[in-house]
Amino acid sequence: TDPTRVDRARGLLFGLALGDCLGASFEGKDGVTEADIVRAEHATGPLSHTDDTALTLVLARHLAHRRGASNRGRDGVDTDVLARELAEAWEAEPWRGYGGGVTTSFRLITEGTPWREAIRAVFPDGSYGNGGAMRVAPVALAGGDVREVAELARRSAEVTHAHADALHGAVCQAVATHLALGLDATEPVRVARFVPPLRECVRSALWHDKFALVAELADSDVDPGQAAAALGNDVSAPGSVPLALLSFLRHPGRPVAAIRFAIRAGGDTDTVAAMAGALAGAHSGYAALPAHAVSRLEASRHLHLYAEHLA
Ligand code: R7I
Ligand code: MG
Ligand code: MG
Ligand code: MG
Repeated sequence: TDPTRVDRARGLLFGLALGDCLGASFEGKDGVTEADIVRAEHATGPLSHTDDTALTLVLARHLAHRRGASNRGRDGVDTDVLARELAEAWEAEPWRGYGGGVTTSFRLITEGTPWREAIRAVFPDGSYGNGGAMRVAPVALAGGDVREVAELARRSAEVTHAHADALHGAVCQAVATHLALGLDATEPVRVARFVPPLRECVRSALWHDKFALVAELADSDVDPGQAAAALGNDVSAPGSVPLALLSFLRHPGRPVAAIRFAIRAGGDTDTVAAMAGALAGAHSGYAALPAHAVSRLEASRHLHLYAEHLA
């Protein structure tokens, strides 16, 4: 049967955290096998997350506090407040694996530099890293339609990432997650449900080429290594968001398989698996995630809380 809205909200957040936690221990490693990942899933003890989950929780809390009739649409993200909240999360736990650019931006913000200035201190054209996309999935629950989700995604990402490709990446991940939430989980997933709205929201030749490749590879038997070679698996937004979408589309209804595919593709494994996990969890719901691994997630209590608030 089709999962309920709250199951899907839980699936989105827990799928993201699971991908981040499992992916983190394989970052930058090649030749990772299915058995290596299965062992990590079945181990005991807490599963610790990285910056991807830490900042997703900040954005989820931000959105949850701004829900209500008078706080919809553009008001769903208060950029000045969000910039400070993200910087405070970094300051509290700077060891979570943050990128070099955002680390400097966050330090400047905590020292009082306005965020619009702080985010160009290291990269004058703005960072094209995937940090805006990795944390964006909760906006898929807050926006009522594709247009609103795209706008919330842009506003949530721009407080750290000014480069157009980072913003495109956040919009792509958020809109794809919103579409996954709206699909019947008992029906086959069609790539044609994703590509036209993504092309509409992300107006860029580079990204349109990536979407065409994703569409082609979704219906192929490409392995994770070939997928990474075709789409990229690095910390840039265009080099990671399309691979996450493909990981999901290749394994509809099987969130663990989507996460394993993302990890086996190598490179920025925590982030690609987190984004794939958010998509797959939003589509299949919490009950489709592996119970043992999910029970070990460090942030479990907050993930439940925000899923219920945002559902
Ligand atoms: O985007 P960001 O938050 O990084 C996210 C990644 C994820 O994999 C997390 O799991 C975590 O490990 O980090 O952080 P940024 O520092 O803004 O960008 C990440 C990296 O992208 C930078 O450290 C640079 O290596 C690269 N990068 C750039 N390099 C050259 N010129 C981003 N923008 C530029 C650029 O304009
Ligand atoms: Mg990380
Ligand atoms: Mg990293
Ligand atoms: Mg990463």
